[in-house]
Amino acid sequence: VEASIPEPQRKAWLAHQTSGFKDKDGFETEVVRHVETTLARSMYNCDEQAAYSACSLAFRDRLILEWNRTQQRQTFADSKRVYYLSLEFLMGRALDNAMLNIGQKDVAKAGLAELGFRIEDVIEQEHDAALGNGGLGRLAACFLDSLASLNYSAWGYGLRYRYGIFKQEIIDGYQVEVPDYWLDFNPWEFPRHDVTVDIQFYGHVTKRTDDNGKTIATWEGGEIVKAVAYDVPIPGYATPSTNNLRLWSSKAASGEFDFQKFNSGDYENSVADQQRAETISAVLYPNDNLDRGKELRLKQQYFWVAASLYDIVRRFKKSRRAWKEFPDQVAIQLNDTHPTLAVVELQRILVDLEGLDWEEAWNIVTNTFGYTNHTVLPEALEKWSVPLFQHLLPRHLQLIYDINLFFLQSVERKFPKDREMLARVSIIEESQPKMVRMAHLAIVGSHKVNGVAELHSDLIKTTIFKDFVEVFGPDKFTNVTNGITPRRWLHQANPRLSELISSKTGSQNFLKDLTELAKIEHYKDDKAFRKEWAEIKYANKVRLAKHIKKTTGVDVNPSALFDVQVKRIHEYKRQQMNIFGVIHRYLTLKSLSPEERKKFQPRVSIFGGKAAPGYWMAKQIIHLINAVGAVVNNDKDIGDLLKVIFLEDYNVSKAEMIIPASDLSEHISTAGTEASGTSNMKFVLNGGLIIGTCDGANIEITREIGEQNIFLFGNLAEDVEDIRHNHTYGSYTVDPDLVKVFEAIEKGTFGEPNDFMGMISAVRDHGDFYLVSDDFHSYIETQELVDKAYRDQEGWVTKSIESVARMGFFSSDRCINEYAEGIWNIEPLAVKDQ
Ligand code: GPK
Repeated sequence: VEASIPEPQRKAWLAHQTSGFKDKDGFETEVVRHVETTLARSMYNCDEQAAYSACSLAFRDRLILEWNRTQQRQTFADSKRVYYLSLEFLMGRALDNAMLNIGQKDVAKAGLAELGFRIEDVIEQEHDAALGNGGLGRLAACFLDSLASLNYSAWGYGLRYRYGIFKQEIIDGYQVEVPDYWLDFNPWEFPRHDVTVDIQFYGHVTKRTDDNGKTIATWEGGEIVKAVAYDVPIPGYATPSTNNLRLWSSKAASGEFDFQKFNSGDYENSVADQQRAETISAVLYPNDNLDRGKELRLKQQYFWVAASLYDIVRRFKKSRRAWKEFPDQVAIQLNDTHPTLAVVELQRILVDLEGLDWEEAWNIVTNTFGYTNHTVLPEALEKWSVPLFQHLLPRHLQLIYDINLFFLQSVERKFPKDREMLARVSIIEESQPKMVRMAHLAIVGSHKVNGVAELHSDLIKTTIFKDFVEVFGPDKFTNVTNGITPRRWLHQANPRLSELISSKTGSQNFLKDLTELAKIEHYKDDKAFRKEWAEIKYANKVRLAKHIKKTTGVDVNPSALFDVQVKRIHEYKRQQMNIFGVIHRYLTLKSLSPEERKKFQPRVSIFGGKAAPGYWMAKQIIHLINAVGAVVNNDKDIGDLLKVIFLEDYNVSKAEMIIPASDLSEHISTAGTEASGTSNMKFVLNGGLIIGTCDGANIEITREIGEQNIFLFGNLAEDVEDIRHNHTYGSYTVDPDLVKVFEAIEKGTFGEPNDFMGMISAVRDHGDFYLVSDDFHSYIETQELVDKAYRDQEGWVTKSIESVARMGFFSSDRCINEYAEGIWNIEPLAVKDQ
């Protein structure tokens, strides 16, 4: 690298090559320089916002040097790269993470203190980068952290939404959505106005035959939109490796600004064209586990996929290798089916633009892609109507038909005369209108398909993708259980716990190898250790109690059991069962004498999470939680025995405060519906216990930490289908305790009963699809076991320590290593320490 720097620039370059601050003075100098020059402000009126900006710019400068070196190192090594394609990257805040990963938070803390700032207040100034909905988007963010920390050559590719997930306000107990305009000042991105790709939409296809009798298809006409790259540096933890997340932003192509219109005075329309182009990357679709089939969403998908593939292919071509080596140089992971068009686009590039034979091209394609499935819920499986495809991407539709034809021919050879099988596995659903099944396309176009927890990976093989196991054999389908980054979810979110752990493990190495947590189990009977352990949890609860007071006005007692359910609001996640359980608890308390009440374990039930704006039932659930809170929290008979809190606008940065403060968290989805869950891992890693169903990763968590350390309840996945069948075709009665809950609601205990009838009749009159009534008794009983266990504080602390000690498996580092070995066939790049 150094040798390639031209002599005149060499001296200046060498002087520039230091990627850390020498000491706090060095850091302060940089902060002051940024305040006074970059921000053009004076230190006399430097407020916390300016301090945040300058501090971020100072760290960004350091990051960018390592980012450059990492990219050069990867280019020179000329080894295989992995590309993680995700429509969502739920990154949260960057500054704290950058300081910790670089290892200079102490320096910054001291420097900021000298300048008159508390580092916590400065960190708080940052707006979350919320380019995702929930678990799927946050998983992508954890993966980026692990890929960089483990020194893999990896890029993330996504969309640079102008508006991330909406901000949630609770007004009179109802969710109100407010747009999240987050780009006002974002020091963490670098616009690359020189890295652009023209993306085509609409138009038509012409075919001609060349001299060799080969058919050449050309996609012509339509409109062009420009994709502009914005790069976000991703620092690894305790390594100089800094990877790149490239986000595409849409812009009118230069030729598109219609000067004809402009000159003829039709200025407004020429501006409208411009805005239409920019609309593509304007908003994140706010649905979680739901596909709505909107045209603009398909445009987003193709825009992002086409720009990313152009970029990837351009990089490959620089290596001047033969096409057949493409899969040795490139692995592309499809985060759910959202980027599945990449399969078709790569085939189009190879066949239409590069002139490869179909077979050779298809071999390259299938060896390049891997597909991760994140849900079995039918309403979440993406389908696009054929007429929409025909209109927007006519050449891609033809290619899909060809891919499907060759695929079905191969199926027919294996299962002659099985028409039903052909219809079931076809990429095209023969409905009215016909639909393209994206999951089928993703399976056919990939060499590996994985689920995200053991149960889920088994389920996809036995239910939604059963036929494909017969067609391709079982080895194509595999499991990679999800993980979380311990850097953000322990070290950053819970610094005191991280500190205590490192004092016992002897170093911070557990943050790089989470299995080292096992060492703390030796201290589980150590008095001082246990005391410190309990004090840390208490302090975290005090901090959350302050936040609750500030944002809701409600006083909660930090000594009460904090029972937390924070995640997207969804019927399958069953927040309705939780709030029905809370009502049951309230009715029980009301029925007791003041003396009997005193024996009760005080609890704070804490909820948080966004409902998709169009999800009526989810919004009703939020409303009921708030309505119950309004009654319970003001009932003099109840006092501190029960409080019900809904925390507004749950997001990544709030999660970092809430998770370390929980005693118990709820992961209570109907068995077989939650693919994995990842917050379950975060809560346990922070010393909280779980009440949960035998679903997703709860099962593997139980296996690791031991049955005595988790509160499992409810029906099993294998029984759900029969129970549902019985609801529909047999008869069922609602659990008697739940009937009493319904009666209380219908009496108007929590306000206008009609506001909540949807939730009640879903259980009572519409087949109780999510088995709320079937699991209710078991849930209530298990909650009583929780109360009892919590009253034994010493026993509880033992459970907490044992659980944390046994969580090593759930690091996203382990998870990424499994992808690297089993799917991507890629090894880390050696990095010499500076
Ligand atoms: C799954 F299908 C989807 C989706 O649209 N959004 C989403 O966040 C989640 N997911 C699953 O619901 C979780 O169980 C899982 O842990 C997470 O993806 C990551 O795999």
